[in-house]
Amino acid sequence: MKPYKAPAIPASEITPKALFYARRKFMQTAGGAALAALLPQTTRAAGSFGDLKKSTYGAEEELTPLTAITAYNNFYEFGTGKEDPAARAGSLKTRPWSVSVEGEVHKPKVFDIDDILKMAPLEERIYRLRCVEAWSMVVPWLGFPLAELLKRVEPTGNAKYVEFVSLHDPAQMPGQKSTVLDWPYREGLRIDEAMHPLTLLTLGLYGDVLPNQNGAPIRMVIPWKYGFKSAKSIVGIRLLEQQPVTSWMRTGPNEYGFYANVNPEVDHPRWSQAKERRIGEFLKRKTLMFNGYADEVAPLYAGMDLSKYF
Ligand SMILES: Nc1nc2c(c(=O)[nH]1)N[C@H]1C(S)=C(S)[C@@H](COP(=O)(O)O)O[C@H]1N2
Ligand SMILES: [Mo]
Repeated sequence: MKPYKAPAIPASEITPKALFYARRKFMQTAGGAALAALLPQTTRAAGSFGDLKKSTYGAEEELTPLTAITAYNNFYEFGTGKEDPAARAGSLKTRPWSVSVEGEVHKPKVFDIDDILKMAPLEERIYRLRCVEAWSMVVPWLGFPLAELLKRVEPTGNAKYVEFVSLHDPAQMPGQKSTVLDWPYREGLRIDEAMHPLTLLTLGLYGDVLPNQNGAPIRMVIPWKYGFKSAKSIVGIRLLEQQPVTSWMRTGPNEYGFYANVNPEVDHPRWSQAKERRIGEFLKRKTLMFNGYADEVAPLYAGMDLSKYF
C-alpha cells in the first residue's frame, strides 16, 4: 500500500438517502427540527432495513458522502486502484452466502447470511475508518457486535485468536488472478479484541445493505485499527490457539503488524502516521491515538510496547 494521494471524488449527488441523512443531521441541531420539517417527507425511507437502533457512537462527526464511500475503496480482490472496486465488484454474487464459524469452539456452525441478518438487532454506528495510507472516512455502518455471533458457537478455553477469511473465487474476483496478496485475504484479532463491544460485524451502511465494493454481504469493522484489519466479504471465522499470519503480515512483515492499532506515534517505515486526510477535506487533521477510541480500548494493551507490537 502507498500513502495518501488526492482522490478523484465525485461531487456528492442529492439522492433520497443523502437527503434522509441531511434531514437527520438538521434534527440534531437546535432549531433543526423546524428546518427539517421543510425537507420532503418522502426522504424518510431509510433503505431496506427500516427502523434501526440509533447510534451512540461518533454522532458529532460529519458523515463522508455515500458517493465517496462507494467510489474510493481498497478491495484488492477487484484490483489495486482506488476506483477498481466500484468499477468491477458488480461480478460478486452475494446470494447464496454462508459463513463457516469453526475451530476452537464447542458448536461449530455454517450460518446462512439471512440467518445472521436476523441474529441480533441491527444498530447504526457512526465510526471513523482510518486507512494505513493516511486517509480517513466517517461512515454510518449497520451491524451488531461480533461477540453476539461468537457466543453462539461457544469458544473453548483454547480460543485465543480469531481469524477472518474472505472469499476466494477468481471467477468473481478478477484481482485474485494477480499475486499482489496471498489469497484468500486473511485477517485476525486477539480474542479479547474480537469480543470487545466496539468490534462490529457489519452488514450495511447508510441505511442499506453493503455495496459490493464495501465488502458485501458481510465484513468486519474494527474502528480503532487501521482499515486493512476490517476484512471484507467474509466466508470463514476461525477460532485459534495460535496467532494467525495475516495476508498483510505475509506480504510486508516489517510494515504491517498483527495489531495494527491506529497510533500517531508509531510511523509506518515509509511514511508518517501523525496526520490523516479526511476524504473530502483539504487540510490534514491530527490522527488520534487508537483513532479516537482510546477511552474504550487502551486497557486492552496495558503494559504492551506498542512500537514492538505494531
Ligand atoms: N478482503 C479484503 N478486505 C479488505 C481489503 C481488501 O483488499 N480485501 N482492504 C482493506 C483496507 S486496506 C481498507 S482501508 C478497508 C476499506 O474499506 P472501505 O472500502 O469500505 O472503505 O477494507 C479493508 N478490507
Ligand atoms: Mo487501508
